[in-house]
Amino acid sequence: MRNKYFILALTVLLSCSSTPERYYNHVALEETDTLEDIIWKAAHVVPSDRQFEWQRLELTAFAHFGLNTFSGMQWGSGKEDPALFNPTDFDARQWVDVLKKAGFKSLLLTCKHHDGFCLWPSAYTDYSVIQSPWKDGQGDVVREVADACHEAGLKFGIYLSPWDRHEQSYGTAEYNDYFVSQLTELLTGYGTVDEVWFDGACGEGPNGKRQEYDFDRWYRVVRALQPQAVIAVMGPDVRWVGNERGRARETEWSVVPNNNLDPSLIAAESQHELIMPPTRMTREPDLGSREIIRNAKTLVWYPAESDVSIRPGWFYNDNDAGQTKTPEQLMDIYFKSVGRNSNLMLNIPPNKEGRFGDEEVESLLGFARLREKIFETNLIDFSEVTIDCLSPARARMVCDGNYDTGVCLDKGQVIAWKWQEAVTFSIFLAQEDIRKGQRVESFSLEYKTEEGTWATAAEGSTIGYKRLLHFEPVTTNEARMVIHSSRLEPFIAETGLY
Ligand code: FUL
Repeated sequence: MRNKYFILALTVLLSCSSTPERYYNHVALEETDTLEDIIWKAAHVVPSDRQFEWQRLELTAFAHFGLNTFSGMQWGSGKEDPALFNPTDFDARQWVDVLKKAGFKSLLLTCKHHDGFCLWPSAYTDYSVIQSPWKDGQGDVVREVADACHEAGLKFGIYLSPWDRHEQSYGTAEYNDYFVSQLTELLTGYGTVDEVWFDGACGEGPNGKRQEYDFDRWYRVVRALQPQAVIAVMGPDVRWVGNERGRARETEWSVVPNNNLDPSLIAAESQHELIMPPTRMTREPDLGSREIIRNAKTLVWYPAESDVSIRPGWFYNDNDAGQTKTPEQLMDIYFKSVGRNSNLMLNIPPNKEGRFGDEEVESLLGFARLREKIFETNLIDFSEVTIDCLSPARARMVCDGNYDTGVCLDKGQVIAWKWQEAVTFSIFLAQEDIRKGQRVESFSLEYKTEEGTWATAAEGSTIGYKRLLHFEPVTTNEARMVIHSSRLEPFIAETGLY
């Protein structure tokens, strides 16, 4: 008997330790690659350090604030009087304080939206806070928000709209210089910036012309000035999930093809960084299944960010009163974004006072209380955990509350839990250690019925950084996680039952 365990343990050890440690952020596929080769390559694509740091934030906030807050518009024309901007009780610390209490880790501010109005005193235009009665034109919203974030240990991000409906040079090559100058102001004057958000909108400017955006140049500016910042949406590090409802796909792959990326640029097995142009494939239902990647030229790590507003509009509007999403609605969004291998970027539009309104504050704090209540007790903590051939201490690593310790499972190996007294749960949490790639393609949670047979409580496809399955409550003494398909041995970091 002992011998059998020894041999099994050795097999597991060898199969996992023989997994070559050859990981990359992007990889080229060869014409001669078989599907097996492609799967193997896909399983070795991992996040860059900045992507990994970003993924761990889970909850990020967006604040749309500017002239639209006062005009009631969602897209300003660029002709609104800058004197309209006049918050009566602006308080960035209140925003940050509420966000901290609600468990958010980062805040991204619309420093300039499509109307071109700047929330900081840019040296390159006077269409900014300089012309506002707020603080007699001496104020700087970006400064106050950045400082409040940094003081409170919240990450800070910037939204600088490429589309500018005010700036006269828009539609000419000069505009790209103007844009770089503004980007440089924001990236050099306000301390650490952790996320730069480029929107895709590209409409006409004041002279009726559209702009050809020089993304390549902008990316280089960001990398040179704030190398740790992720560049999101129209950028190489983080992709838009494809809708503005905060909903990720049930099957959400972070490893996707980027057919815009020239494979010849990728030196075989190189670790060096490439900055790819944006792909426009973010709306499709399937981005990374075997069917999709088998026809790819290159594969990249490109994780999803799900954005949505807590109110109907991105900017504050009096008419939206009473329509703030409830804690329950936010919880549903949480399950469908963070619980589906995506970060949630929740927009909370500050009101005309320059504060988060009571409705929003109440809802955000209610959302935090709901999460605390649901995830307060991991029932797995009270179970006996077994993984065949592993010591109890090793097996515990998949549920020790520490993402940095996990277990590489062998093919067919299950994680099993036993309780002395029956427990009831309706949520299953699973996390892969994405520094080892995204591997799991399908899994299920099973439980022992009163008759002593195994039944399925819930099934899932991808896991990635985090997967949450919500199902009808189950009462049992035994449960197990079975992985049915994986691109490489599954590397599970955490599990939970609630
Ligand atoms: C969109 C913009 O056009 C909206 O106004 C908003 O800023 C949203 C987050 O991105 O593309």
